[in-house]
Amino acid sequence: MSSIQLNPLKEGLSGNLSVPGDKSISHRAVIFSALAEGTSHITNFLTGEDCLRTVQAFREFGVEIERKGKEVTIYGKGINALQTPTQPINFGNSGTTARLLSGVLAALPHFSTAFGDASLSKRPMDRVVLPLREMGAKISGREEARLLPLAFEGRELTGATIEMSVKSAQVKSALLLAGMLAEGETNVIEKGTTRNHTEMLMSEYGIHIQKEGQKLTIQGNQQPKSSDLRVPGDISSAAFFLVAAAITSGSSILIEGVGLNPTRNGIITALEQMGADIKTEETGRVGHEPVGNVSIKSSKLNGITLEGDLIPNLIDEIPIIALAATQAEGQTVIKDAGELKVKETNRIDSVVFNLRALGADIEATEDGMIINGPVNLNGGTVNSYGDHRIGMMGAIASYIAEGPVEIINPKSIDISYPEFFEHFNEIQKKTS
Ligand code: SPQ
Repeated sequence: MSSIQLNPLKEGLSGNLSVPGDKSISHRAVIFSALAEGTSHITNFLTGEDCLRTVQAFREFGVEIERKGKEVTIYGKGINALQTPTQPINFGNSGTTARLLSGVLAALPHFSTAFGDASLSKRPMDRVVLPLREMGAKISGREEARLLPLAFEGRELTGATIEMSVKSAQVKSALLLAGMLAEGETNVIEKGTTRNHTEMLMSEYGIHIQKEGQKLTIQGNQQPKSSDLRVPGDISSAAFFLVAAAITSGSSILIEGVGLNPTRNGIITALEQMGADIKTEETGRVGHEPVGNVSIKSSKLNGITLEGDLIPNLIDEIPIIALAATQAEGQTVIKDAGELKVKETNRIDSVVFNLRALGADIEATEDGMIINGPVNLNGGTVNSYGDHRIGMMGAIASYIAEGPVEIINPKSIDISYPEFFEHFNEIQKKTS
């Protein structure tokens, strides 16, 4: 397995960065464009491996999709023009592709099968399969369809009222997509607020959806219309460099054009609570999504408690927040984050194991972790275990470690941030 050795920084970080397009929005833009009638153009598309899995999945359904770098043109011919795939669909490492497309594949009148890589094959699929069955879906698979591979005997589903048992944007989105294609009305009742990009994009693609408190209502038999869309920068990618600047003394950076959707910007709240010198300026909207610039300078940080409703808002940022907590004065407690156990790795274990290997005072709990700081981190080895966010956490740790940090399997970072190492070096060079 490949590895890369990263040396500690001598000076702080400086410069401006534009992070790549948002992963969640890129997936969803492809889904709606591929189901739409008419040609859609997507710019600033995330070219990470996960989003390319969603593109390939729709090519298997006969949709013509052209991609030139970050520009994607999708020649949608409508739901009725889709063709039955002739081979199994490969979801790769992408949980978002697997969960969201389950809602689509179950509701289209085609037979299809799908599988994933070793990591995705361990992640629970029953969270989408069981509620989709309440709508009449016929899905079979390994361990009673708890795990991939799955087979979909696609058919017209019937709208239903579904109370969600997990706080998950992927499950919500699968049900809304199935509801959009089903006969009748579907109500999805969320357990707590999760990222709302699916709902935002539905409005963008001409789909009617209503929200009342935690209840989302969608009428069936809706055909999306084509749209032209620019994807905002991914706040989950920006988070790595925001924390890097906060913890590396002498740093000052600006991240431009990043998505500031309030259901996604918990990292900014967390850094503010930790006492970071961070400023956010909303500059406008792309489609329905707010975007802006975030500037941050290094400063002393303090420990905090993260729990409850804030957790879904920063779930993917917990690995990098844990690194920030190793540099904060006092204790940081992360609770209510049991969902971390079913990500690309068990992110409670992979964060604790790797940060402890660098000398951090960190322990795992049933639903999160406890970190005491500040601690000077040593050099050492960080194993990404094929999880992009763990690889990036390790790379950012190398900025402040007292010796070189070796990252095992850094290639996994391409899943969500193909330009990561370019940006990682770029903001150092500008210091000289
Ligand atoms: O797509 P995947 O592999 O599930 O990606 C992750 C990530 O770290 O990039 C999680 F591992 O993000 C999920 C996120 O955790 C993306 C997502 C979405 O686009 O809807 C929602 C979250 O998952 P969930 O299960 O809480 O809905």
